[in-house]
Amino acid sequence: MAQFIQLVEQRKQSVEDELLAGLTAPQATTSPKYLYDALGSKLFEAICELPEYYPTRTEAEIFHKHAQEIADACGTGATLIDLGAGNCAKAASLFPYLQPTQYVPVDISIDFLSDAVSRLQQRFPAIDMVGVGTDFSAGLVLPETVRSAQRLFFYPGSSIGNFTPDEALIFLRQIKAACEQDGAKGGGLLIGVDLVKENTILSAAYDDALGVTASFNLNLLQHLNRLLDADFDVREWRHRGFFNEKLSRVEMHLEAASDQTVRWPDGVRRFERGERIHTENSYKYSRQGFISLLNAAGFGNVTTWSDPQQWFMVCHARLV
Ligand code: AVI
Repeated sequence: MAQFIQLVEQRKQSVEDELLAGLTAPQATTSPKYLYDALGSKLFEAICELPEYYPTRTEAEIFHKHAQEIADACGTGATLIDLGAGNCAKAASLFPYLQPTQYVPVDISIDFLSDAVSRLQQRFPAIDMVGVGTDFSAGLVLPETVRSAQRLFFYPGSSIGNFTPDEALIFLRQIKAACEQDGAKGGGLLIGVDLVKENTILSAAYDDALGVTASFNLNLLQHLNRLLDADFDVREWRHRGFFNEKLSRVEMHLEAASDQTVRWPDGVRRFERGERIHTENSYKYSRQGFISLLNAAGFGNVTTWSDPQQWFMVCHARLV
């Protein structure tokens, strides 16, 4: 039977402190993790189905086309640690190739994982499964039941792009340290990375015709209302999603459509019409730029696979 472990959840007070510090800053910001309440997670699944949002299907095509080569690079029999596993579908499609002996899906909350992992355990009874609920973006801590030998970290979907390059470097170093725990050898990382491309393709992917990404972004305000007991009026805000070429990142913002005051129990914030809350960055890398980041984090022997248009890249990297 699959095992489930929920590590400490962020305390309500620290969530409030973090959010209010961002919202009351001169340039208001919120962490992208607050985009994912129950509805936000469903809206993100819908984004992945959109014709404009190429990353999900392009990455799936790469995994499908190169599954055997990827398994040859990664080796079989690993402990597969799936960061941000969600419904576990991406990792599960690679099980027949990677043949992990232990599977460790990690997501912010056990509730997101339990159904999918229980079903998967029935399909693959020989794989030891340990579901872990933790906010790994705040630090990568794994329970003791996770074997230390031959850890293969799996981080698909280009979620690494939601960190700044400096944060990404710190996070990759944490993955490296987790691979080396107890003097272990043979660990590695299999990661999906979105590549720099034409502005029009990038901007459409984050500002789609149906407005699903707009709903995903605006839903953040409803989530904030619940978390902070605030009174954001969703109808008074507009979604903005565009490629910032200079910083090589897509930015998402929420823009005030009118002058307004937002209130919560101990405070207020006035927003002028046109003022923005910066809600997400999604960094886009060049192939060489990302390999350099992996090298700086202590990974080497990098193998990459891409699609014919070179829109997306899957990398395998080993410890050096
Ligand atoms: C989860 N993450 C990799 C997505 C991205 O593309 O940065 C989140 C997203 N935001 C808007 N659309 C998708």
